[in-house]
Amino acid sequence: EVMVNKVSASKFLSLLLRHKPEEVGLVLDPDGWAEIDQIVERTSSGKIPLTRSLIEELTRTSEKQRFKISEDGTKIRANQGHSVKVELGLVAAVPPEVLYHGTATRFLESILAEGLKSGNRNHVHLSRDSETAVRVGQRHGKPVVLEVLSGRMHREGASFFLSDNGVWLTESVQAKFLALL
Ligand code: HQG
Repeated sequence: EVMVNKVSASKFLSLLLRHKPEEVGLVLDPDGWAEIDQIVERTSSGKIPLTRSLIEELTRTSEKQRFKISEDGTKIRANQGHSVKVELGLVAAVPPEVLYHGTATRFLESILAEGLKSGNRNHVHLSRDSETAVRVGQRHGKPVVLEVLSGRMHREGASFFLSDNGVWLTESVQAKFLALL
């Protein structure tokens, strides 16, 4: 049996479900779901074989609840973070007055000049609390947290969505709605 590192396996599953299903010839349906059997089959001879039990374990133990398995147990999708076009059925919601965005200090100048852009992803990702935002920022380098005036943005017409795993999403954030924490 191949020993698989759980973090690498989770990242590989995220890659397939969010960014590059074609890497193993996987097909996502328009709602972002993939057949678990197909993932198992297509990864079985690769570096990181994703077995059904491993996929179920990664889904169960993901502290950020990155994945969701369908009720009948046949399909899986990522709750958010996609760069491929998917229809997640996100429902617009009224955001709290303030949300947070964690980033790296080296991006600050550009962000304060042009606002937050979604880049490769479909949305800008915002956190409910600054602690979570610090962790998100740490992935990129020395972390810094920005306050987002989400209440004002919403009143001025911006849409916000809350993903199944509690991440707030919006299309972009203009610089005038940002403040350094
Ligand atoms: C930055 C993780 C320069 C932005 C997290 C971020 C999240 C700009 C980076 C999810 C910019 C994009 C997403 C501008 C934005 N100029 N830099 N105008 N606008 N940026 O990874 O938000 O662990 O695509 O600040 O928890 O870091 O993968 O986005 O630093 O929910 O499940 O461009 O990924 O979840 O980086 O993270 P990312 P993110 P997972």
